[in-house]
Amino acid sequence: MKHMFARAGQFAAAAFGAALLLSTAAQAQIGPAPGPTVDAIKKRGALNCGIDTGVPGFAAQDNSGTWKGLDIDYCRAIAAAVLGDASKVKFVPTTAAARFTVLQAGEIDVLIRDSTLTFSRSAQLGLDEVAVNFYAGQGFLVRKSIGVTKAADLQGATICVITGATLELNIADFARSTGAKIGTLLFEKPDEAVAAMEAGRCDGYTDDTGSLAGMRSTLKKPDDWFVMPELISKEPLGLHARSGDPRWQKILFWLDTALKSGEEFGVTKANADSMKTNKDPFILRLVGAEGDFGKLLGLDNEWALRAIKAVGNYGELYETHFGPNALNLPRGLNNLYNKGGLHYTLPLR
Ligand SMILES: N[C@@H](CCC(=O)N[C@@H](CS)C(=O)NCC(=O)O)C(=O)O
Repeated sequence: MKHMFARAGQFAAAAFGAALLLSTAAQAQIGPAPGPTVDAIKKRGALNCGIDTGVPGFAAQDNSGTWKGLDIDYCRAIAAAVLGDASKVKFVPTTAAARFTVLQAGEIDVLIRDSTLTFSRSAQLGLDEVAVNFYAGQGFLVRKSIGVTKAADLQGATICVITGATLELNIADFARSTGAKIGTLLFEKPDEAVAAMEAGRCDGYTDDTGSLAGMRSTLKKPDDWFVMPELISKEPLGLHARSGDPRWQKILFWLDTALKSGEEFGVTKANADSMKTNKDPFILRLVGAEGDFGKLLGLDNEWALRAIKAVGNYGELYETHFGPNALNLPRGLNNLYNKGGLHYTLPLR
């Protein structure tokens, strides 16, 4: 009996040792070995980035056809970090209904398209929900003349909605929990929905708060419409990747952290290079002057420096796309945690 226990003990110790060895080997691999997504991007020489078909603030083309927006700059920052060149991005516009299929099919490496991080997208669609780049909520843009001030007043009104988004389910949930049934008219693309609304086929339009401000700016008579302050859902918008490539997931996660840390520690597009001689070790690690942080991701140590130099830090991005000279959206939840917002990043150490 005693003997048996001794044998079992030996066996357990050996198994434990093997497990330890295995996990050490696995950890070593998480170091510099390139992941399949980065391999594919490098071979192709471009990042395939899934974006909106056109929503000011997040992704919209200007008169010269150049893409502009927060999501667009995230794509560029990733290209700068991975390929060393922010211009090496193929922007792939995706509709609300098609976006996740396009990602699952491998046509894009990452989806950054005002897409909400939700349980079913993670557990059912099998996607990695990597980071939140904009905290929004579902709101309503309504014709001022109908005289409503809150969502419950929309009982009996008709609202234009995009299909394939979180929006329809939120309206249904709102009806179930409050009893207020809001009529909907469905469209595939926001420009079709907005055109129908302006033509008087619906009394308003519903979408994420950030997108609503953008949409209002494109209307023929923006002053005839207003964005109701009430929100009926939480819409944490952010980066989605296909599950199965942990290296890629880490790069995206830490890239988002680097852009936000840049704001927190005052590393900007303009001063990033000069920060290489700063005395704050956190800043030195961020700009790659100390430690091997980029190499541990399978990149080089200036990955984050290049990203910030290419597009600016998170605060600069917000200012450019949503600030007073753009859509004029107060920072609110999209501020850093120490300024009343929700952006609290993990430490780079
Ligand atoms: N955040 C929501 C809704 C996002 C969404 O797709 N909104 C539509 C309605 S405006 C949109 O922005 N479409 C932009 C486009 O198709 O370019 C989601 O992830 O389902």
